[in-house]
Amino acid sequence: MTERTFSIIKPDATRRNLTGKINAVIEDAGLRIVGQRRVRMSRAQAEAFYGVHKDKPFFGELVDFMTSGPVVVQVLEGDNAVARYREVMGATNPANAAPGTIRQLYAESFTGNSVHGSDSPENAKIEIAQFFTDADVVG
Ligand code: FUP
Repeated sequence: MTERTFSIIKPDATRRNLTGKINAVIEDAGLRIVGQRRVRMSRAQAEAFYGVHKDKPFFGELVDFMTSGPVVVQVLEGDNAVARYREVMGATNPANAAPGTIRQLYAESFTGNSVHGSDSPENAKIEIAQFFTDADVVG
């Protein structure tokens, strides 16, 4: 089933000029980049985006990191895009990421793990709406 997921190329990756290399892994996996924009997240945006983690000990560090440099927000489209992109990204902790995954190839640390991808189709819709209007996503 064709679906959409939301992706972020995080500040550790934009800082190292890895946008193109990460996009190549995404496209080689059969996902289409149907929306893409480079933005600097505000603190309020990052706090809202990661609201589910607001009581976690790593929340402050996570928000500091996500606002430390530009990010590339993306909408990816493809067959089972949500699950497919989670596979392509690899495990959240890069130490556990499988060979060939984006995080195994490029992540610097647990926080600096290079990419975000939605964890469900419902959250994908919510996350896409935080950064894109319908007109900015061209399938
Ligand atoms: P994911 O769904 O893979 O993005 O992972 P989570 O929503 O569980 O975590 C969001 C981000 O918080 C991760 F990408 C990395 C960061 N994090 C930490 O820095 N430390 C932790 O202990 C857990 C998560």
